[in-house]
Amino acid sequence: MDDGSGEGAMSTNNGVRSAGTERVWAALDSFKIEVPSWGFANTGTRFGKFMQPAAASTIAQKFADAAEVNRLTGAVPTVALHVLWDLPKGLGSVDEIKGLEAKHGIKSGSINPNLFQEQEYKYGSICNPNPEVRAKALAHLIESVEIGKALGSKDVSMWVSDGSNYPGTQSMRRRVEWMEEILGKTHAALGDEQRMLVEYKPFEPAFYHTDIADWGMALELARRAGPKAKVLVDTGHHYQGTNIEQIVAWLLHLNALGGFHFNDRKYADDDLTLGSIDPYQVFRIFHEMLSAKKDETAGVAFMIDQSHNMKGKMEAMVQTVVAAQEMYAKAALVDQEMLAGLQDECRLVEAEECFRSAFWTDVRPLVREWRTARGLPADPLDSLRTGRYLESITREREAANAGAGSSYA
Ligand code: LRH
Ligand code: MN
Ligand code: MN
Repeated sequence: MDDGSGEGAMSTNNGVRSAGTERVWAALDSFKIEVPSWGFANTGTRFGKFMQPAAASTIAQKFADAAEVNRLTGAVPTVALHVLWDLPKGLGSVDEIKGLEAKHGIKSGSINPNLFQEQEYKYGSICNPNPEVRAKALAHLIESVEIGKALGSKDVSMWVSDGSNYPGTQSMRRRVEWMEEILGKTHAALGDEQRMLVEYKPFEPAFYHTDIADWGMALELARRAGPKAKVLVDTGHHYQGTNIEQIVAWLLHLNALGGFHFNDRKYADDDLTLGSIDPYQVFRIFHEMLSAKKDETAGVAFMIDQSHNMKGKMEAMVQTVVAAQEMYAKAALVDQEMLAGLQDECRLVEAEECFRSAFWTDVRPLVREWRTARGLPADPLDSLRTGRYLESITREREAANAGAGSSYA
């Protein structure tokens, strides 16, 4: 048993691996995280965007970038797709995506319908008072489900951006009813292996109310929609100070956690790279996952949802996956048995030190060893910088990326 001092991170003792090392290796072997196609594209803020010469503009380029991140880290078997951005012909784009899957050896991950970009959605999509707009949104959701089926992808990730900006301008209650009806119909269209993930967000783009503002609303909507609906926790979609790991613990307890959108933030939904502001929070969330029962965490999807405006796209994504692996390794170092004993006896400082010492342990040498043993580059970021990929995509794409970018176009 580890003593909680961080000794558990020591790789071998006379050739015998410590229990902590065993746990870290097992955790790293099982750790998979999905990257978002949009994390490789030129995105910005509502004020504008700074174009990067190597950014991806086509779905073929996004697949190639995601595959390179997977080659460097061994942890990225899938890429999330946003229907309007990546499958502009809807179901008609599926063959092209299948070709890219075969070419690059990675699969399509979650399918993200887009209910926020089209002109009709000014006053909402599935909560719009106009039944014709709701019908259009439902048709898009059903097509997204069909796309998922055709690609053999498991999750349809629903972010409903609907809401209102001023008190009294919309009936929050009637909008709930409209939303429930459409989520129920979308659920009914799901195939046997498919799930629907309901994402919540308390602000932006609406600033008075959003129709799915928190995990309670998302949970109830998912429950009413049906058994294949679960809650999606985007770490940036909370008020400051929210105890996200407690929400995770509750959702796990209720067998209602579908997955995560990981990112970091200082103020709002900043979509900064994971662990850049508060790595301890990532550790605490991973601890909840690793200390839960196996059946509670089965199928929970780890996904990245970031927008890299200043950092190089490829660098930011590799850095994120590496950071995620390191935080997961740290969380795996926690000696659960010892911690539970200390908690039961209310030995507060010892329990906290047992927990914290795992966080403070430098796992990088151990993760490096694991990478080498698995035939992966020991330092993925360094391999990215010294390899040819970045140079070649910069050369290929720079002409297309030249020029100033206005906001979200
Ligand atoms: C909304 C969100 C949602 C979208 C993505 C681009 O803030 O988190 O998941 O699909 O950003
Ligand atoms: Mn998200
Ligand atoms: Mn977001």
